[in-house]
Amino acid sequence: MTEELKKRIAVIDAALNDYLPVCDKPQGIIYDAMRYSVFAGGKRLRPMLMWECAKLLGGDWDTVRPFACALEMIHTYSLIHDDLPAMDNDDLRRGMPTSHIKFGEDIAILAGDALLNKAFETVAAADHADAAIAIRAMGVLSNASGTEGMIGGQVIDLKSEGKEIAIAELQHLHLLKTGALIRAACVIGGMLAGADDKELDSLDSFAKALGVAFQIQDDILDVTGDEETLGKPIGSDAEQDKNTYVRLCGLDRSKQLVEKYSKDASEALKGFGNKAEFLNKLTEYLINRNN
Ligand code: GRG
Repeated sequence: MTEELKKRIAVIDAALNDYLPVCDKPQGIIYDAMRYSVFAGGKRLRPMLMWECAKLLGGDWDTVRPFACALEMIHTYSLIHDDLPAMDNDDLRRGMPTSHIKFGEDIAILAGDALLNKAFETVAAADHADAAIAIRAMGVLSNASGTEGMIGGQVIDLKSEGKEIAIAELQHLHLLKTGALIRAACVIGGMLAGADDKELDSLDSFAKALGVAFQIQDDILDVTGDEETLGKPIGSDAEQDKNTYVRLCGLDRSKQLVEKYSKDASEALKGFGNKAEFLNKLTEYLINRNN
């Protein structure tokens, strides 16, 4: 699995490199900052999911290339902004100094903004096999990134710091903050490859369950992981008085929940038969990950 993932990451990185060239114009530093965070590492989970969901329906990398890279740009922008002093105030991300530590707060804010814009410029400039489907997919992408998706989740998260919330509220928060982009990855992958509504529903159910399992594992790693492997500080959730699964349910129950949701994820793919093998292996890999 690891070798296969490395191969796929190389393909994704090559495309990102094409969409984000180095620039020697007076504003070149903004390109440097965008590239710095995008190429700081990262598992490329979201592009990988989009690619594989398209494959399930007979598509390939070219079917999703601009959308997959756009999604990774949006994800990276969210990490840059999340690390800012006004939000989580983190110094380390993907094992490297965060954008504001490296470039200063002003450029970090702009690098996030620029990646968000570049994402939509990338999909708008691409050739699409079916323009109507591409516009629908752009709608899914912008909705997932915005106030009804990731940004909405981030706002609820910020506003619930220091208060103890119920598990249902925590789940809702993560469904938006982490889940929205993961769901968009899977649904857009299927959509671009011509999935019907029933197939899109299955991909969405898979992504929803995977997103929860992924988030709970993220909370567990904040307690049990080590800083070097994880590439970011350990214990920052507790330090910032964040609501996490580990805090609300304890470590053992959190581990059981990861198992439960990963089974739900696999169950949602039953209708695809053997073709879902890679997605099932990817789920397994993600819930056992240490970074
Ligand atoms: C600032 C608009 C705005 C949103 C921030 C996604 C997010 C919202 C903040 C990131 C903080 C965080 C820990 C979110 C949980 C989701 C998560 C585990 C993100 C990290 O994603 P990975 O593990 O990161 O895919 P890599 O580096 O591998 O790409």
